[in-house]
Amino acid sequence: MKEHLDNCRQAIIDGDAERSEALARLTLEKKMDVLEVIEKGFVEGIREVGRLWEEGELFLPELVIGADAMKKAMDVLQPSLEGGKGGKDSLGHVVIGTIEGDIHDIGKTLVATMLSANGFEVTDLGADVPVAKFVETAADKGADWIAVSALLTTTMPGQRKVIEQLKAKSLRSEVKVMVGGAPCSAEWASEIGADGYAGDAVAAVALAKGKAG
Ligand code: B1M
Repeated sequence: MKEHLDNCRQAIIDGDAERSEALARLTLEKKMDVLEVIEKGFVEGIREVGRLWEEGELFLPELVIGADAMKKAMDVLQPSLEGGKGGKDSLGHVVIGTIEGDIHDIGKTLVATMLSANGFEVTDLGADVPVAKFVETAADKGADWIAVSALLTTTMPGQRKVIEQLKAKSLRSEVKVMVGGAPCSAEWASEIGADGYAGDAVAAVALAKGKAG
């Protein structure tokens, strides 16, 4: 397993989409733990790409190529996580998206998949989602949770705006708000008055379950 995780990580660092896709297929063929391979293999790789880019060792096109290799692997693996979808007996409805100005969607999509696989009905608004869209959709669907992802320090304030707009529309008591994404933290969630912060997809499911009932 360790060797497989290392290979997955390295394929992303090398920006080798053909290899990352093949390794994702091998993960399914060998019936390995898909979530473990994602989190400890592929995600480690893309975070390393981000670190190397920040240090000036990689350039933007290489960041884009790494992200493409990551997406290819996720396209293969994500369907296998979509076990028991929500529905009539769902644990609740979650409206999720990445906040406006922010196109990072790999982590948000993984969280959406895991929520769905664990019995929540999920409306995924995608990335670069305007504040008003979160609020309107949650009101239309009678959602239990709004989950707002932000990967950029410059877009994090949008998470606060979602809460402010819920208050302005007297909807704050109707829907809970969770925040997530690399620069977010429990402190940030509490500062902006969110109902919780989740550091990864498993934590997001636990948080939604804990507050859903
Ligand atoms: Co960008 N980028 N990027 N990027 N990118 C970061 C975020 C950065 C930290 C890289 C760095 O400097 N080391 C940096 C932000 C710095 C800052 O804000 N201080 C950065 C930057 C600067 C940029 C651009 C501005 C670069 C430029 O153009 N000059 C630009 C932004 C464009 C925009 O959005 N307007 C940009 C673009 C891109 C790509 C397009 C190349 C690509 C994104 C592709 C895509 O998503 N479709 C990309 C990538 C891949 C990254 C890094 C390397 C990896 C992000 C990722 O996919 N991680 C990232 C570095 C990093 O995060 N360390 C970086 C894997 C993913 C599974 O993890 O998203 O953290 P993550 O999600 C986790 C948890 O956070 C959590 O669960 C997930 C699963 O465990 N989670 C939630 C996430 N959302 C959640 C929501 C929840 C709950 C949990 O409920 C609400």
